[in-house]
Amino acid sequence: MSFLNNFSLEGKIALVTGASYGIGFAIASAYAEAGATIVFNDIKQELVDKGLAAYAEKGIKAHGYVCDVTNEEQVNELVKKVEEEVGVIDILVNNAGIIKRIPMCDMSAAEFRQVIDVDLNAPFIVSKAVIPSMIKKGHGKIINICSMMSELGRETVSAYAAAKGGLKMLTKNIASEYGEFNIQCNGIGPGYIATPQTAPLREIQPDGSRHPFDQFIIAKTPAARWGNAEDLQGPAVFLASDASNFVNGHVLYVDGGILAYIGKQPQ
Ligand code: NAP
Ligand code: GCO
Repeated sequence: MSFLNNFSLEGKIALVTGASYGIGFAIASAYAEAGATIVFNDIKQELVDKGLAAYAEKGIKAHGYVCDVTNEEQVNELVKKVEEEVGVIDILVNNAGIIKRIPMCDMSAAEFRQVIDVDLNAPFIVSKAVIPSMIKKGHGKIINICSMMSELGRETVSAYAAAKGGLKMLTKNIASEYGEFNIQCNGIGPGYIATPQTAPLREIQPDGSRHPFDQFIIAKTPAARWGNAEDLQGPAVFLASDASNFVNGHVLYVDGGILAYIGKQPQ
């Protein structure tokens, strides 16, 4: 049998949270191409419907459910329904996430908690809901979508950086606690990716120039470009497949080299 078969997801069921569009949609689409059955959720029915139509356009028969990943009851109900209607989840991607760009001293505790709730508490809740069946099945893959902000801070993203830093450590802890059950838990740390979440940072200025932050990221990234959600597909398939069965507790940064680079000297 060819070594390449290790990268196949044939016969696997993958739940990708918040995957109606953006990074989650790109990862789920790649998983479908690699042979997996796709399950995804979003908070609103109209977004689930939009996602189902988008998957169908790519020839993917996905299973979509309405579920707020911060709500433990809804998550447990989702996992139960998926197990009844589709099957036991082999691969979980904790992708759903939000960001609030507010200077820390202007941010309310409620706003801070909301970001922590979606970006850190929810991956705990969803992972806790799927692990028991993974143990029974004898294998599982959990991939947490971390961030460069799992390593670095910047102005206005205190809650997001705290959550993504915590998510890096939750990844390592799930790997430590459940590795003996043949469950691998790893993270993907995207750099700056062109999706709706970063659209405000790429807005063309009134004078037609690029957003200052856009120019900053280009200067800080050796690849001299923003990433696309498709740049994450290969790493995500690798971490969901048997090809990574001895990779555990690792955060794979897919960032064009930005974390390695001091930045281009201003001309
Ligand atoms: P996005 O375009 O904003 O998509 C986020 C998705 O999560 C949306 O479908 C959103 O649904 C869903 N979501 C939010 N809160 C939810 C909840 N409580 N329950 C269920 N679904 C929820 O973001 P993205 O750029 O694709 O990012 C996806 C992940 O990658 C996030 O974890 C983000 O932090 C991370 N990331 C992004 C970048 C980047 O540069 N874009 C870089 C590093 C890491 P609604 O539309 O209903 O809110
Ligand atoms: C920001 C961006 C970043 C990216 C990503 C970088 O405001 O700095 O939104 O946080 O989303 O997380 O890895």
